[in-house]
Amino acid sequence: MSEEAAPPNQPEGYTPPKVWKWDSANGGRFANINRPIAGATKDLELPSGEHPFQLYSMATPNGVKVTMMFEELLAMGHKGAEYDAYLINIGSGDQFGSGFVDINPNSKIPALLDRSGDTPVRVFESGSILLHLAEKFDALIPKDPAKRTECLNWLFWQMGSAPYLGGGFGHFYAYAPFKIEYCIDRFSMEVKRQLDVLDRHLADNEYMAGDEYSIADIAIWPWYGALMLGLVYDAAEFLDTASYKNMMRWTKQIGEREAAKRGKMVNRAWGELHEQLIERHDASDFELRTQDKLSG
Ligand SMILES: N[C@@H](CCC(=O)N[C@@H](CS)C(=O)NCC(=O)O)C(=O)O
Repeated sequence: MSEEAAPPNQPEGYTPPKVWKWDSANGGRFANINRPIAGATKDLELPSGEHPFQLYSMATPNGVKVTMMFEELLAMGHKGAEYDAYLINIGSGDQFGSGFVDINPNSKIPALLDRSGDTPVRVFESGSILLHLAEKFDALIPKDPAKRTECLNWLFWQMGSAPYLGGGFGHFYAYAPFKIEYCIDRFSMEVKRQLDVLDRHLADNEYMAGDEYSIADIAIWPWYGALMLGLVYDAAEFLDTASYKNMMRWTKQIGEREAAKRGKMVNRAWGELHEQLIERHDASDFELRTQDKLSG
């Protein structure tokens, strides 16, 4: 294609202006919700239920981390971990409502209000939420100091690495309005490197922190496990995820956990009906979905 014929925003025809300006219709899949400014755009109170924990989220990988965590805690018998989970539909801009922004000034799911103490505490960033709950219930985080540090190494690894997977690879491979080889190559290389990091570690370790299932696994599985199975970006073949044998073993092993199955359903508003639990207030909510499945 000659340079003259290239559309203005194609890489070969684009020269950045002196000062960047917001083009709200840039053609990307999330152009209608992405903005270069923070803060609330509308008054919108959040609903609240009776449990100590109020979760405002959606069943994206970042959201699933937290619902998996709650379901694990409840499965372990921590009755104080009961929670109400409300859907924040990020496609409709619910994350810019005033009530949500009060809990998370960064306008991203998941966000949690912990009312279990004397004063409600807001918790945002999925890694912070996992650590908050692990410390509160003294669960899913190793007690041995060296193992605890290893668990936190991988928890923070996830927080730093997943943006290259989601915002980098996923965006340019699946969502950008046109395919840019340079971007897809750059982020495919990085994501494959990350998969190799995980695969090598899991060759010698059952779980991320060693022999104990922990918040490190809960943080990593919703993103990297889903990638392995082609559930995010439909990229399993493109990235040859089947070749990461230890990662595949770990992905399937965690997927068998009841809490992982439940966590994936909470605040999910798409897919098969029996996979969706738009709001969660009680363990019996899942049973209704099982009945839906049985009755087809
Ligand atoms: N680092 C954050 C990332 C959260 C995040 O990116 N959430 C996405 C959904 S997966 C979101 O709310 N996007 C809405 C938006 O960007 O407006 C975390 O781990 O909690």
